[in-house]
Order: sequence, then C-alpha cells, then structure tokens
Amino acid sequence: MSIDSIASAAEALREAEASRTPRGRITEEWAGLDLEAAYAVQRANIEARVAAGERVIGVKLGLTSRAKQQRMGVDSPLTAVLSDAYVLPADQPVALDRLIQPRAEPEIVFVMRDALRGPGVTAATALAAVDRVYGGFEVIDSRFEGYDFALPDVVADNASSALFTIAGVGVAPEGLDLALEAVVLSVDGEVVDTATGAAVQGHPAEALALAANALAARGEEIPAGSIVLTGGLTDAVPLRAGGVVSAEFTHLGSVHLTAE
Ligand code: OOG
Ligand code: MG
Repeated sequence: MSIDSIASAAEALREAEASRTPRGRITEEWAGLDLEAAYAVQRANIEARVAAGERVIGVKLGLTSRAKQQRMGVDSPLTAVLSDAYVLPADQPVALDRLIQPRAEPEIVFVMRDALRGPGVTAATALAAVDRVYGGFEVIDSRFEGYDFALPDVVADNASSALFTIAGVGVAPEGLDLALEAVVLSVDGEVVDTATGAAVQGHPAEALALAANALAARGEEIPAGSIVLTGGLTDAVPLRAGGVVSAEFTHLGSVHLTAE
C-alpha cells in the first residue's frame, strides 16, 4: 500500500475519532490494507498524537482472550500503543459525550522494571522484567460502527483504545499466581462475568512475552517503565450514564468505573 494511502486511511480514523462519527471498515475502502499497512496506519496516528504533545507510555495487547476473540470475530491477538492521553484518573467518571460507543473490560496490567526486547522472550523472562502488577479497566471505543472490523481495521484503529484506569498501588509479581488471579465483573451490583488470568493466553505473562516478540518483529521493544495492558479477561460491557461497572480481583484490588 502506498504512503499516500496509509496517510489517508490514518486521517480517516483521526476524523472519525475527533468527530465521534463511527465509520465503515477501512479495509473495504482501501484495498490492500494488509496487516503490515495497518500497523503503519497505527504508527502514523501515534506519531500525530506525539506531534500534538502526547507521550507514549506503554503498550497494550488486544484480543488475547477467547472471550474477546469470539465476541469480536477476530481470532488473532494484536498490539497497540498507549499514550498518556488515555489515562483516566481513578474515581474520575468516563465522559460519555467525548466517546462514540464505549465499553469497559477488566484487565491485568503490568508496569515494567526492565526493558523487554524479543525475539525469544518467554513468559518467565517477561515476568522477571515486571515491577508491579495492577488490576484495571480499559475503556475501548471502536471508531468502526457497531465494532464491526477485520483484524487490519482494528490494528489501524490502535485496537479501539480510548481510556484506561488502574487500581491501587500494585503488587510485586513474585507472590502471585496470575493464571489463578480471578476477577468478578459487575454492572450496577449484578455479577455479569468472571474470569481468571489464564483467560489471556494461558497466563498474562504469556501475553507480555507475545507483545515483546511481536514488537521485535517490527524493530521495537517494550521500554523500562512501560505500562502494559495484557488484554480484556472477559467480554467488554457497554458503559451507560449513571451506571457503575466494577472489577474485583483476588489480590489486585477493586476498580469501579462510573460514566456520565
Ligand atoms: C479491540 C480491542 C481489544 C482487548 O483487550 O482485547 C482489546 C476491540 O475489542 O474493539 O483492547
Ligand atoms: Mg483491552
């Protein structure tokens, strides 16, 4: 795909986000938008954010759990980039008028002590580079109408990223069995879903290793200090004005999201 096409597809996604107007799949409009071109579109829009003064603070994985893959109809994990503009301070409500069709999903989140660079990163080496582990929520907001996308579309759309928040002060990874770390997801006090860390690639550290190895294939690494979202543990739930969505983790604390 030509550089011009990558730039125009990137602009179309920025425009959808800025105007809060969801659009159709870009893979239908830009023939030849394969996975490589999609990561180039993702990168172009991160560069635009950085040029506008935002800072890259980490990496996220998308579609690492079967719950997410089945719901979205895409069976391959992907990576995306976190900017400081996505941070939602704890206890701050989600402003629905700034978003298109927000949904919340509970995630296990790593903060890295050391850099990680693939290839060949294993779950064990990945976990050894982690400083602290947090429970959190990601708020996704696809720029595609009804979350209707193929893998290159969602890659180009920076994996539907919009906001994320993390709970508490974090826990050192050594004492945790993250495959067995459970989460209970509630909406307005009613339990709607449950999962354990094994939902994401068998273990969240497998997801972290996957990210390091996938980034290495594109010449990138996970720098020390990065925040890494390992992917929704359950299907995401829509946010509604006045509603409360809660994620209670076994050892990682509780996170509550309100929306207005
Ligand atoms: C894609 C974003 C996926 C996750 O945690 O799986 C993601 C989507 O579901 O719109 O953030
Ligand atoms: Mg997510």
